[in-house]
Order: sequence, then structure tokens, then C-alpha cells
Amino acid sequence: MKTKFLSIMLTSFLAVGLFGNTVYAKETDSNNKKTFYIGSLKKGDLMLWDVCSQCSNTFSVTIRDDDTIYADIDKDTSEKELDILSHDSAFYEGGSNLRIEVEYYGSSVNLKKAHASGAIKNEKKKTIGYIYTYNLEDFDDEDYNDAVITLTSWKKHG
Ligand SMILES: [Ca+2]
Repeated sequence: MKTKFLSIMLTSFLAVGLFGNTVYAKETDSNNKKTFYIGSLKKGDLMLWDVCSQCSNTFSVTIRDDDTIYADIDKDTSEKELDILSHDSAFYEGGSNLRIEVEYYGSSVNLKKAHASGAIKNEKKKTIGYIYTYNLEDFDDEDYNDAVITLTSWKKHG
């Protein structure tokens, strides 16, 4: 009886611990704010990003790590046509938690995400860089082009 009680207590303790970690990891995200972490890049890699939109909502996109902000992009009009918001580049400075933060102004949206990512390989199957694309849906027409962020990186640059 005592062993069973201890076993239940231990299971409960572990469950609370795991649940607590999960909540902590996502605590900054909400219906109108999403964070996408970018892995695999090394200090000095060249990054190129394209940010575009086809929606009437306004929002911001920030590309940053814990030490450096590479881009702070605003869609501040209700323009609904395809709008290219940024096409730019920077070298990754090597700070922790390289990430893309998207925040819609107005909390009535419930953002949904479609994404793809992977290594870019050359003819010898060697990885020469990475590509990440995040396509967000902010309403119910399921076109997933309301906020589109694509980040490409290269290990070498000539
Ligand atoms: Ca849409």
C-alpha cells in the first residue's frame, strides 16, 4: 500500500514537472503573437529574408537574437494587395535564440501557421545553408499568405 502511494506521488510530481516546462516554453506566445526559433545557423552565416503580406490587418515582424535586432518590419496600413514589406540581408552575429517574432496589432486574430524548413544541399549532398518559411493565416479563408516570412542562410559568402 505504501509503495503504491509513493508511486502515485512520484508520477504526479513528474507530470506536474513536465507540464510546467511546456507552459514555460510557450509563455510569450498568444493568439496574436508567435515566435519561431531558427536553429542550425552559426556566427558569420549570411542571412537573406523576404517578408510579404496579403491581408488587411497590421502587424510587426522582428528578426533577432538575444543581443542583436536584424530587422524590425511593420505592416502599418490596411493595404490588402500583395505587399512586399522587406527584402534585406545581414550576417548572423551569433547571439542566442535566433528567432522571428510576429505580433499582430489587435488581439482578435487567432494565428495559424504553415511552415517548411530544411538544409540546402549542393550536388555532393553537402549542406551549404538553410531555408525556413513561415506562412500565417489570420482569418478563415485558409490562403496562408497573410504574413509570409522566408529566411535563407548561407555558410559561405563570396
Ligand atoms: Ca487569409
